[in-house]
Amino acid sequence: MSESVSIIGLGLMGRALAETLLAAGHRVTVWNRSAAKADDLVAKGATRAATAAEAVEASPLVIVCVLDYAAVHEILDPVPLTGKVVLNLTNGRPAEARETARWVAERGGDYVDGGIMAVPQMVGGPGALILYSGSQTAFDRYEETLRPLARPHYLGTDAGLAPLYDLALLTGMYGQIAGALSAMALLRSENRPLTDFTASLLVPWLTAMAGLQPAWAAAIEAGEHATEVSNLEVNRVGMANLVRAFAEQGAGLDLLLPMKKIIDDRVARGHGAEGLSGLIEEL
Ligand code: FVH
Repeated sequence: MSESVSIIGLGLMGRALAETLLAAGHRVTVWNRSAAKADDLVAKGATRAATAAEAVEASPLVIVCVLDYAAVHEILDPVPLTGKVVLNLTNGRPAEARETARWVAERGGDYVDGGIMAVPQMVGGPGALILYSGSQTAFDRYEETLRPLARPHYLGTDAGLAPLYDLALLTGMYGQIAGALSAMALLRSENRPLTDFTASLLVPWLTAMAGLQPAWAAAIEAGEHATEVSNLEVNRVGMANLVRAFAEQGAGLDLLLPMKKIIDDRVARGHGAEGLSGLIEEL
């Protein structure tokens, strides 16, 4: 069913959202602070709103995707929201989402927060995921409209949950980036080729090791960190070896040292027989 959707914010992500909804056959109204960013979307069939208020007026579903929540408030503050569903896909914190949900509700609107787990080029493709939380009525009403953007994953009525899970997933990503860059720094210390190493060895290794993580999560939930693989004492010795090798090779240690510290601290507190899941007690 063709729906009327307004999109506020036409940066890289907002434009990808607008293009995908247009391609899915929806009637899309767009507004951006710098108006020229709407030109190509208008050429593809979008309607240009002259003001943010006009964009909100045009559709029952208003998607906002701008730099930060301060910009969201700046844009929507002067605009009536009664009867509107505001879907905020701007990256933010749980506290900001909860405050924004209250603020929209006070002004007569319904609020859904979202976390986009994709880069703009992935929007509309098979790997894209959007986390949603907030008004269940609003999510249920627009789930199918939003499905062309990305696989939807609704987390519950607490608007803060989407950013909480978004930040958790980004945290996992940054840890993986830290590990991958450190691995490449070690190989680069001997001018070894990196592309083939990464594709044929590193990614399969990380993928295999990622398979252990659900068991760690279960151990953490159970508060039981016994292990049948290398315990923390073995990891402590292995990490000391790794850090020494980095120093000898002249490769940067900065991303590794915090991990070494928490392993050392946990073992020093008498938990050397535990598995890696026990490190969470140090965080
Ligand atoms: N791009 C990505 O890969 C990530 C993927 C995950 C989700 N993020 C978040 O999406 C939000 C928007 O990101 P973006 O990539 O579209 O960012 P930009 O291309 O830099 O566009 C920023 C838009 O925000 C508008 N804007 C900024 N400040 C204001 C303001 N005070 N008033 C009105 N609009 C404002 C800006 O307008 P303009 O500069 O073109 O006039 C752009 O439309 C973001 O939360 C990511 O973390 C993207």
